[in-house]
Amino acid sequence: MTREPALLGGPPVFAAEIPINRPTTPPIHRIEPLLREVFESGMVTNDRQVRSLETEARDLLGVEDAVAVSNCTSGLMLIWRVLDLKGPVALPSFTFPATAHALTWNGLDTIFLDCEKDTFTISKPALEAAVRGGARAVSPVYVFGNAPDWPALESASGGLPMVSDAAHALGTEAWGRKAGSFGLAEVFSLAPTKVVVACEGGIVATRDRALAAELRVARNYGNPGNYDCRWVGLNARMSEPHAVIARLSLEECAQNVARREVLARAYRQGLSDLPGIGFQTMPPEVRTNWNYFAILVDGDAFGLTSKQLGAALVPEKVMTRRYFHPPVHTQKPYRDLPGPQPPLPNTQWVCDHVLCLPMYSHLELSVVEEICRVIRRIHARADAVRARLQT
Ligand code: T4K
Repeated sequence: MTREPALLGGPPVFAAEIPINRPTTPPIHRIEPLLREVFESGMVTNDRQVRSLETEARDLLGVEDAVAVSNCTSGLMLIWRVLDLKGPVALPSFTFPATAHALTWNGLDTIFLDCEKDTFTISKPALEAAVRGGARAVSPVYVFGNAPDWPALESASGGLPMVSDAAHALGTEAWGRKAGSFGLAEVFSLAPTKVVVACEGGIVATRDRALAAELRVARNYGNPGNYDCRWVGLNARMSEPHAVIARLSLEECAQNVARREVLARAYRQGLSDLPGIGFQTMPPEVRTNWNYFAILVDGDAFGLTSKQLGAALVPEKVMTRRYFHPPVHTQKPYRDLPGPQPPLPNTQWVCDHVLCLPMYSHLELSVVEEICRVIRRIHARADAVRARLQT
């Protein structure tokens, strides 16, 4: 007899919760000796380990310079601070709020752009319209690891500075280059939910050495060393223990991306024949790092919406997230901004249909296969599941 979904009284498919994400941290026996060195040296922040991380990241990414910061958000905030632009910045609304917050903290106005329905990244016509409307810079976003269409952005942006939120993208390659090498600067996150982790941290990759030098001052309150601050900076330094973990994690980046490719393929194989299930489209020129694995759920064809499917997976002990719902332009700090906010129909559509499934580098293949099987069972009993959720 077919097992019933847990929501309808069957046993949960997993005994303990499968999280949406888990940091894949380097082995403790590799961390320990480096930490001992750090503590014995007495220099526990912004010192040798940070400098080594910056050199290793720079070389891996093939960029002019890399600057370690306390997290991706502070990296973005500092770049906008030192660029000292006047005028609005165009960014997608389908992103984590940090992309927009970094601008707003700097007093910069935001022009929210629609995304493409298939790739979830910035729409070229939307960017062209924003440039015509007076945008002074662009903040593209790598969504779940997928790169924006760089050739399209480069032609649409009319030479405006582009600073990407590449929080999800360490390990992604696009158009024959590494993420980190596009635009003026790109900022990675090393938060626990990312492919490369520092526990908390960020890396700014840039082709502009002068910008990198300014960021090293700006991350230290803006103090160039003589306490005559050049900007209202931040303490956005990275600590030495964080840099140790980041360096070891960076070494494992390629193998972890390869592991995620296996898991993503298993999800696609396990779900692709289900009616109403679609996937984020990766352009052929992009090799994503699969930071997140997203499906699109068509409620009519599948029998349940993405929200309902997520709810049906809770009692199976499978955690999901509807990243990035609600879209940023509808969130409290942004929805009441003066001036008309254009409708962003693709963004709203993706938000309404997206569901991120568990994905992390040490997730077991058998778990992914089991998640696919339980989604199939939920689909087979979609009418009953929907009825139960509505009671
Ligand atoms: N730009 C974009 C596009 C981003 O997505 C983000 C952050 C940023 C910028 C900002 O980067 P940072 O300034 O943080 O470097 C999570 C992350 O906290 C956040 O970093 C991430 N994006 C966002 C997409 O996801 P939440 O609120 O969903 O996280 P939370 O705490 O609910 O955790 C999610 C899952 O991770 C759970 O399964 C538990 C697991 N987890 C979490 C932590 C903190 C762990 O296993 N270990 C942990 O230590 O935001």
